[in-house]
Amino acid sequence: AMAGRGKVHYLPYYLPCPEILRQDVLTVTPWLAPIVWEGTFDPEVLDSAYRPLNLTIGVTAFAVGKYTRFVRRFLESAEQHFLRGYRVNYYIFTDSPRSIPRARLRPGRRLLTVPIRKYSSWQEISMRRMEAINRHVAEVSRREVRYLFCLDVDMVFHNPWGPETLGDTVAAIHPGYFDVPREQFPYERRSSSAAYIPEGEGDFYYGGAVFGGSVEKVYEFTKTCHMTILADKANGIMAAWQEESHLNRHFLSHKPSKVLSPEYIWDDRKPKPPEIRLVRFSTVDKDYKEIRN
Ligand code: 5GW
Ligand code: MN
Repeated sequence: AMAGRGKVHYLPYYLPCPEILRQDVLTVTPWLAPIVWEGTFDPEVLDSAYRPLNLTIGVTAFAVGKYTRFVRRFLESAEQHFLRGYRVNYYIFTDSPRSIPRARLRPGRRLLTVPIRKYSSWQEISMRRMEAINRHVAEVSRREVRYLFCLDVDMVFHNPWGPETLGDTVAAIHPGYFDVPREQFPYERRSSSAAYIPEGEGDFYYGGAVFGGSVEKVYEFTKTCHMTILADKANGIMAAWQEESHLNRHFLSHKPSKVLSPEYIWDDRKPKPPEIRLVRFSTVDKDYKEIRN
């Protein structure tokens, strides 16, 4: 063992390590992707594997109209908890670059604003995210980051979000649907939509507020989702949950290589069941009526 490095990890092949044992939740998908829950990984081991790679990780967040008010808490909490010790580029997409606070960031971390136009309806703002992310990857972030997370801005980090989240294609289980049968998942059910998922199909219901992966994969699936959204638009149809519906359709045929538990996309308005041991990232309670007018 290296002097001063603390714990040594001897994993006898015949015994599961107690630190990576969870028997109360599903920890691997049927296609053998890990489902990341607190207690299923060792942060020290992951850090010693990932730190030497000197990765830069990107984050996209949209702050259009009144949503600029969420940026400060989002960034301040991310500086406390999001990939601490790693290089991070925050890309804040906004119609109002001047209202983005110049947060104090740790070394190796940068805040970049990406000017976008303000779309008139919230559905349009929501649907245009895929397009804007895809274009930004092609033009900028592809050269700047290795992994990219696309996050809602009306959320706050409460606990560490580390390299356990990194993977080719990463989706998060929606906090409202991790413990309900799939017949109740709010997938798009009209066969005329490109986001259609028939009854009896589907793996998980993934949230649109958290997704990511390698920057190349994010390029690919944001392209597909943008295209399927446009196809629906041309047919005069809008999927039940806009881009979240399209994301769910895409991840049905292109399985995520890593799935994040709802600990990574929690909603504090929900009572916290015992399976949720550590809320890492969760929704800010907002006044829906006020903010959406
Ligand atoms: C405004 C009205 C209705 C729905 C969305 C918006 C909106 C969303 C907006 O005016 N400005 C904006 O920047 N957004 C971005 O889209 C934010 O990053 C926001 O976190 C994300 C998703 O919209 P949310 O958070 O209102 O959707 P829910 O389903 O998380 O409540
Ligand atoms: Mn949100």
